[in-house]
Amino acid sequence: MLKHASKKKTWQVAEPFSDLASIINISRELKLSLATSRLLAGRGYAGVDTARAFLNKETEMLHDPFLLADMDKAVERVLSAIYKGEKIVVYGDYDVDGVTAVTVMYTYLHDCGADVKYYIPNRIGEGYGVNFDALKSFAEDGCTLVITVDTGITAIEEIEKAKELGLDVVITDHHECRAELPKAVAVVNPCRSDCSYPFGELAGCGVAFKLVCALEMRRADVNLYEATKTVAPRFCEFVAIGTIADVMPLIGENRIIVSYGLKLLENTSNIGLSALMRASGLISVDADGGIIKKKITSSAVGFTIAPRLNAAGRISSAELSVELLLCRDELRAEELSAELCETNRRRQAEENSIIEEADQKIELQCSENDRVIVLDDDHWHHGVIGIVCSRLTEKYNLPSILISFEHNTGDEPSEGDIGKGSGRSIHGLNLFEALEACSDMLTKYGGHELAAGLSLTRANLDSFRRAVNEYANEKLAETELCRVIDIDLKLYPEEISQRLADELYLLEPFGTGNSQPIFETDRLIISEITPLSGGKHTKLTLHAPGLTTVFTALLFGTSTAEFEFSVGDAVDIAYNLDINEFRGRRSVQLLVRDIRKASGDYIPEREDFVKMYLHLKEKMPPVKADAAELAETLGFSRDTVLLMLDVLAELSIIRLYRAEQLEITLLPTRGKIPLDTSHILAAIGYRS
Ligand SMILES: [Mn+2]
Repeated sequence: MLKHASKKKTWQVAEPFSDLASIINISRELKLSLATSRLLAGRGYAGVDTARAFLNKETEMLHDPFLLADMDKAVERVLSAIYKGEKIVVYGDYDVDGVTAVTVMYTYLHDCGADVKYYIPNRIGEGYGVNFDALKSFAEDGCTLVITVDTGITAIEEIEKAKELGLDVVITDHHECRAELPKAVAVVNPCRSDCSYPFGELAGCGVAFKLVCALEMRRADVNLYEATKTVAPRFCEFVAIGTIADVMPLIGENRIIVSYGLKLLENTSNIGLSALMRASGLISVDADGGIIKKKITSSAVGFTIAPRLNAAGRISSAELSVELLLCRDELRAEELSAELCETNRRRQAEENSIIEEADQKIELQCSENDRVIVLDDDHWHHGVIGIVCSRLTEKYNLPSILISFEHNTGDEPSEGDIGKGSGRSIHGLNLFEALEACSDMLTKYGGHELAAGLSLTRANLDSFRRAVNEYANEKLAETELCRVIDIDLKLYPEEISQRLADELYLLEPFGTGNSQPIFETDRLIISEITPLSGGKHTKLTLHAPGLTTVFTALLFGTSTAEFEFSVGDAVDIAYNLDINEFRGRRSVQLLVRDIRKASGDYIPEREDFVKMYLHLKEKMPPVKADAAELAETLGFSRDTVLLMLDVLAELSIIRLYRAEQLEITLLPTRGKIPLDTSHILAAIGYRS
């Protein structure tokens, strides 16, 4: 049996950015708080210019598409096909990235007056990638140019044979390249090792969009700026959806495209998208007939729009989704949206039943030492197993690969049956490389670092399971098997402010590669615990030692009954900052990601407090001190100094202001310091 990953998370605080001068510079030049400046610097935007470029999401900052290798050849071939009236086919993939890429490329060519069709292989009959039968049927139909989007980079043989049929192929893709590239007219892929394009993380639809930009520059004979002005408003909402759905990092060009695309999406004029947003509840109507629109964030796209567009390709046909995005008729768009929502519900039901079966198989088949979960079944719907992998990987915190042998023709299972698999991984194990290492047991494989697809014969299943586990055993360190919560920044309670919460909006859109910042604040004391929604969620009122302000913190999904702390407990929290708007009043609130008892590496003793007290007394009146300096003078760690000061503030022995410099004022005291009344010391295990 597999060990269940423990729910306890390791808190990993990012190494603080040490160059204070740069942080102050960003803060001054861009008029941002020190905390936000520190956050930007910590995420790699340490110079004023790079930080400004990150915050500025204008489409003028998109790169020249001709920096992509082979772009000139691709543009020349496609333009000549348009001018000569050749028959063109856009060949895509059945996931959301593929569907949006097809929509972008097809729409552009169609609006240019090209003779164009699109084609998406069927996941169940044909499977992933460019297949020769499809190419042959295009040739028979008189087609002379195929443009692949989000696919094609491994179709070496297929493209070789296509040439013999008189078919030219232009490949645009973003999947990892093998050592050998297909001999196509042009291979446009930012992952090519000989491609010097400045941004390597475009989605398939992003690469298609770059080709569209390049075509527009040449066709209309305009510069990049002019071309972008025409094509970005037409296509960025599709590219945003595909980029988010394909879990590409929201940095660089993706950040610009997604941020602009989400804005377009909020007021979309696309009939299909607007119908889908109504059908899925993103747009609704209130009792008075007023239209309520939910904020369109990357999570709204990732969790609401994308699964519905994806469901068609998973269990019926992806062409439904393309048809929706290209739809010009309101009624038809409503029909299609309803169908996609229904298909998505079927997908969810299918997903839940496979998860149940997979859990049982894990119980029976996996051993405690397994580093990769590899499961197979003869009936699993292979359009759904990828999502199940994501959920298993999340649950067990291990890479997982699910293989389905459905649709084999024989009555009895045979060794020659081909199974199709899907896999998801965790940081620390590059799945594409893992498959590459086992490639002699695989019929087909491809993908990325964290997600991949494969197929293999039943005869090879056991040896593959062993091999991929051996590989993972070598690559995955023990530490990578713990759940980790990545904390951006430790904040003093004094730094938690509405200004900071407001500034964080500048860092949006959040998503992969640009996560919503997580902060840590230590030693807050619980003064109130309130059940929300009948106890399903929990609200805390917290105060910091020595401060009169209180903070509201929300624990969604933690029932008040199972909440393990009590009023008076001192806790450390990891949280996102958020603004709550209620009856026109705005206030800052903390969305708790994890909570733990306040702790210390060292439990100070009474004499330590006496030593500190005497030092502070000597320095009277009010001391401005640096925590690190104080630590050195007194011979404690910096953390211990901060902890002791919090205790003294909690007991009203000092007044404390925590900032870059600490400000400490001794308050009049009577007699012995009552250390045993400190909530903080109680939490860390102090005994008098
Ligand atoms: Mn893709």
